[in-house]
Amino acid sequence: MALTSRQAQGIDPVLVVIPTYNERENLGPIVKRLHTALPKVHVLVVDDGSPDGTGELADELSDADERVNVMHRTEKAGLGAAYVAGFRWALERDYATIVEMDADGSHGPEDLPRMLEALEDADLVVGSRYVPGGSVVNWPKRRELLSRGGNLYSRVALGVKVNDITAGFRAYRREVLGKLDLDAIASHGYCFQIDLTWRTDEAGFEIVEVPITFTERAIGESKMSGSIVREAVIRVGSWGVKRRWQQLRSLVKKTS
Ligand SMILES: Nc1nc2c(ncn2[C@@H]2O[C@H](COP(=O)(O)OP(=O)(O)OP(=O)(O)O)[C@@H](O)[C@H]2O)c(=O)[nH]1
Ligand SMILES: [Mg+2]
Repeated sequence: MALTSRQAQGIDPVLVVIPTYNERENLGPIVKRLHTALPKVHVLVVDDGSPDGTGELADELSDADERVNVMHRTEKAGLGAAYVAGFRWALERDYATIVEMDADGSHGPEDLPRMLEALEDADLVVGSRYVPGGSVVNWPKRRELLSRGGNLYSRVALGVKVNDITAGFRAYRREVLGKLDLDAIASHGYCFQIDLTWRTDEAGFEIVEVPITFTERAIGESKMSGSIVREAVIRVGSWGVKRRWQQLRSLVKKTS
């Protein structure tokens, strides 16, 4: 059977970017689980000067294992900025696939092989809690409502047909990140995930959702905050208005 152009391009080598802020106890186990599931993948830990010594631990892991790399940043500047820095690092090298994964154990590396398989026929694979087969373990009802509400709001505002638009476990083909204007991305919290999803969609790339099991962190503190939620509500609302306005204008143009 003939290969599609995507399949011909292949998905190797793979880089998994893990942003960290105070994840000293989580980092070692998650990297170990990742390499058990996928021995060949490389890792880039992007640490924002964690006071608990996560950065030093990442250096130790990197000294002991050439698949592990570390980027040290000087101050806590949010998840979005850490990922953008990690993406640039990956694009300067020859990685064909760039994965986003949390350090806190919420994203199971054991789900990643299935996600990468799906990337053979897609440009972005989203590890999704909200498609059949996906689930959330150990979340308080309030937290789940916030997440589901955020997803519904974003879907309606932006018209993007992704069920888990805030998901942070993803695999991108390098072509996607190479095409998006990373300089224009100023979102900090989980709004960053929404931001990238709709830019990917707007650019015409193929997005596929693969069910995952999301498990609430067992160790360490969540960085979720009121300001992160406010950022998402305001930004997504304004992108929605812009997008709807453009849709209306092109409809008027077509019919006139
Ligand atoms: N480098 C860097 N990493 C961050 C920053 N904020 C969060 N992270 C990391 O991003 C990942 C997700 O952060 P969490 O605190 O788990 O936030 P969350 O998953 O949105 O919230 P919960 O669902 O409550 O866990 C973790 O690996 C964090 O250590 C930051 O400002 N800089
Ligand atoms: Mg988390």
